[in-house]
Amino acid sequence: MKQAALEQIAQAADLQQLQDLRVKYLGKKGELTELLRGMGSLSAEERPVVGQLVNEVRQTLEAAFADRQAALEQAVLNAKLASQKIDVTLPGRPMPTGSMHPLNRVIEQAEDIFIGLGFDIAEGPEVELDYFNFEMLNLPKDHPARDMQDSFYITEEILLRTHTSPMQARTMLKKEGKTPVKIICPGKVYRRDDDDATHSHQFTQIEGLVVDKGISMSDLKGTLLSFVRQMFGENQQIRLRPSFFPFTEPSVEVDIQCVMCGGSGCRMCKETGWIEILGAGMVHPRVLSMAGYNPEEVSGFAFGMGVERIALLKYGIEDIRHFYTNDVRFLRQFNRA
Ligand code: FA5
Repeated sequence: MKQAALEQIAQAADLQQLQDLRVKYLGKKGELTELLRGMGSLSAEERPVVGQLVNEVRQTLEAAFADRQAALEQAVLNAKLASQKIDVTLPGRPMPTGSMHPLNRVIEQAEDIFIGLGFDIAEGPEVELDYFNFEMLNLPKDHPARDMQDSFYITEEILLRTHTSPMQARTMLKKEGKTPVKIICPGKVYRRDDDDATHSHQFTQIEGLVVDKGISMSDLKGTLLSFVRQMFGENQQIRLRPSFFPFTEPSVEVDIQCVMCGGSGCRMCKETGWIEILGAGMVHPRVLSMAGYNPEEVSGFAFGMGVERIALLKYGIEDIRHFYTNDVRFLRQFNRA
């Protein structure tokens, strides 16, 4: 049997035939296994002799199976290598790669600048409670200033946030009265505005909040000036104009010199030489106390900038809608910007 098996193994033409032979000889109902089973009928002297013999045969066959298997596998590999030729001299096929969206580029750059100024980055929900979006910002129900931000309501108490300012209250509550608070929060916001060249119903803001002992308006101005100069160039000037937000007092709107005309006046800046990029102010004492801070002991400033507005200026784009229509010809320009 051993001789017959060895011959058949050596002649097995492929891996399947070899497997069939393995079952035939070494399988549960294989010939060798049958021999072992039959040992019960042997005498006590014969048993160890036959047992040893069977084991030797098994080892020989197993080794022969392993050798033949290796040889057959090698043959399969050789055949593959012979039939599939790779021409390494052919020119490579370029893989089209995406590019970072200009808005994300601006957000990343702004994050880097503010991290350099010692800020942490916070993130908050886009589906927000009316409580955080308005009430905790000194905008009780029926307050007329709510009309400044026409909102998408989901239920009476839940809406799509109209600005990133709810993160002021959320951050202060999380800090439980501890100072300093120094965060920025980039994210999407939603308003029922009609879309045009400078307005979108969904846009992006970066909120900033600093709360500590002795924070003043000059800290706000210094921080914004440093940001604007790193973002737009060392010669940039900023201009603070009095404004109104219920959650800051005093409130300002901040303009930068028009990047198109350098301040001499053009269509982009409506001949004024200045362009508004954000709203800001000193955190209102009521906002501080509602969020667990004593306005007698600490003060703070906050700002909220429109990321699209900054990207429009930085890259000289004339229509905000380019950011959302995903025309690859537009997006491709920012590959190395
Ligand atoms: C606010 O949203 C305030 N939360 C900003 C703020 C934060 C003030 C902290 C004080 C303290 P405002 O509605 O002005 O303010 O929006 C801020 C900026 O978002 C604007 O300067 C503008 O750049 C941008 N923005 C506003 N509406 C739109 C819109 N529909 N599309 C694109 N950008 C917009």
